[in-house]
Amino acid sequence: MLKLTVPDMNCGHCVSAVTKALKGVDAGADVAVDLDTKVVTIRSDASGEALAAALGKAGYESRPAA
Ligand SMILES: [Cu+2]
Repeated sequence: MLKLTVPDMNCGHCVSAVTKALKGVDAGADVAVDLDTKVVTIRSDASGEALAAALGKAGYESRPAA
C-alpha cells in the first residue's frame, strides 16, 4: 500500500482528477482520498514512481506521506 501526500488537492474536482490519473496507470487500483489530510492511499501493483509521475502529469505534485 502506498500513501502519497498531494498538497494541491482541495475539492471534489481534484479528487476525481487524481483518481483518474492513478487509474490511468492501473485501472484496477484501489484509490482512497482524504481531503482533510490531503493523503491519497493507493493499493496497486504499479510502481510508486509511475503513480507519482501520472499525478505530476495531471498537475499534482506529490510526496510520500509520513
Ligand atoms: Cu480542486
